[in-house]
Parts: sequence; structure tokens; C-alpha cells
Amino acid sequence: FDLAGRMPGALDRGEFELAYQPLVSFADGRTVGVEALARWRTADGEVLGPDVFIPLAEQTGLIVPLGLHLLERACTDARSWVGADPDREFSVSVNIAGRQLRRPDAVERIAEVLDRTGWPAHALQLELTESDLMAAGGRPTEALEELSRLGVRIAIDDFGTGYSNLAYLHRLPVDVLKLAGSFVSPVATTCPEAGRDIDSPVILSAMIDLAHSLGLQVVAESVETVEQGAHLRSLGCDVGQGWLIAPPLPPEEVPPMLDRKT
Ligand code: G
Ligand code: G
Ligand code: MN
Ligand code: NA
Repeated sequence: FDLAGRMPGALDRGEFELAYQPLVSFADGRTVGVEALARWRTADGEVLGPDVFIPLAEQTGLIVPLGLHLLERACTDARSWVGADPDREFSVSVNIAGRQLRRPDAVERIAEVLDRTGWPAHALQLELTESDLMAAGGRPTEALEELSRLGVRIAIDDFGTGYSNLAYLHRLPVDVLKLAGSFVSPVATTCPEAGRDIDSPVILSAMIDLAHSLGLQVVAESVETVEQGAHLRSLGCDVGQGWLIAPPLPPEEVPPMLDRKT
């Protein structure tokens, strides 16, 4: 049961695929993008989630070819859904591990995928976690700057689960802030580190305003209830993602979402 050892063969056999979760504008209910989420459909029909295999791929280095494979899949699918209309507001978001950007040829490889698939750079959004961004000294930061110059949008993922330091963001080429589910609940929750209750609605509101004043688009993740959606909308949050809107979907279920207004 050597999961890591089975991964290179699985990549060659095309066992890694993507599910796509819609991102919807709070202003008009339109689907403005999808987040690509990796899945591993093993030969015996089992489907493994990224929490299981992405950490292994990061350890072994397979994340580099796997990440490029998934990026190409996502751009190809997106292109097949919306064509190459440059005016269409639709982006595909792809998660990217810090390790992928540490390669000296990382940006060149990503640019090649965009060329090959015909997917416009401005319609690609790369999601990095706060910790990967914080740890990014030297090469990864340079890579981010280069990607940003190409027009690729950078999103900071799971914001609120790490240091949540908005102050350093203005020094990085970040375009989008994705608020972690823990911020999205409209009730006061206990912050274990602080050992006391934090007033999460007040923090949420301040966070959205600060992000906007830094010129960032704000996406709320894990929106599960109608109340959460209404609350986020009232606070001026731009975009929502979560089970309330749609779960991660197989590729063939995405096109109907593009014409739908929720
Ligand atoms: O689909 P799920 O909700 O289980 O995703 C869990 C986490 O796995 C996501 O938050 C995301 O950060 C990570 N993940 C999903 N797909 C990819 C991928 O293609 N590449 C990388 N690096 N991480 C991914
Ligand atoms: O990249 P990231 O880790 O943020 O990926 C999003 C994760 O959140 C995926 O694992 C996805 O399956 C999960 N997810 C998506 N919608 C919801 C939701 O409404 N509630 C919760 N709890 N998780 C969600
Ligand atoms: Mn993500
Ligand atoms: Na996230």
C-alpha cells in the first residue's frame, strides 16, 4: 500500500482528474469562475481527495509534473466551456503548492501551458495559501511577480487560518483574498489560540473593508447557509463559493452553471 510510490504510474495512466466548484458574484448571481480541485480515481474505482495525495506529491516532488498536468487540464476544460472570448468574465482557479514555484523554470512552464491551451493569462487565477506566501522569500516571490506581469491573477487561499496578516499583502502581487470558512460563520466563535471568544462578525466586516481598500477582490469560501450568504452580501463581499451555491462538480456539469443565475 505504497500510495506515494503508485502516484507516478497513476499520473501516466491519467488517473488524476479535476472537480470544479463554481464561484458566484454576490452582486448579480453570475458564475464568475470555478476552482479546480484535484481527485485521484484509482484503477479499482476508488476516488481519493487532495488532502490524501497532495501532501505526498509535495514530499516526493511529483507535485511539479502533476501540477502542470492539472493546470493544463483546467485550462483546456475552461477553454472548451467559454471559448476564447476575451470579454467574458470567467476565470479558472488552480491551487498551487509553494514547491511548484521554487523551480527556476516554473513561470516558463505555466506560460507554455497558456500558449498551448489558448487560455488567456488574465482568466487564470492561481491560489496559494497564506503560509506558502509568507514563506516565499527569493525565488517564489520573483515567480509571483513574473506571473503577475503576465496578467495571471494571484489569490491568497484559506485566509484566516494562518497569521492573517493583511499588512504584508500590499508588498505582494495579490489580487484576490479567499476568506476561510472559519470567518464566514456569522456567529461569534472561540479562537483557540487566543483562548477567548473573538467577535467574528466584526472581524469579518473589517477584513472585507481592509481588503477592498487594498484593492483586493474578496471571495468567501465554504458558504453553506442562506443566512451566511445574505450576511456576506450585506458586508460587500464580492464572490461566494460553497455548498449553498454548488459542491465541486464533474466537468460535464459546469456548462449549465455558466448560464444560470443563482
Ligand atoms: O477538494 P478539497 O476540498 O478536499 O480540497 C482540499 C484542499 O486540497 C484544497 O484546499 C486545496 O488547497 C488542495 N488542493 C486541491 N486541489 C489541488 C491541486 O490541484 N493542487 C494543489 N497544490 N492543491 C490542491
Ligand atoms: O483550496 P481549498 O482548501 O480552499 O479548497 C476548498 C475546500 O473546501 C475543498 O476541500 C472543498 O471540497 C471544500 N468545500 C467546498 N465548499 C464547502 C462548504 O460549503 N463547506 C465546507 N465545509 N467545505 C467546503
Ligand atoms: Mn483553494
Ligand atoms: Na481554500
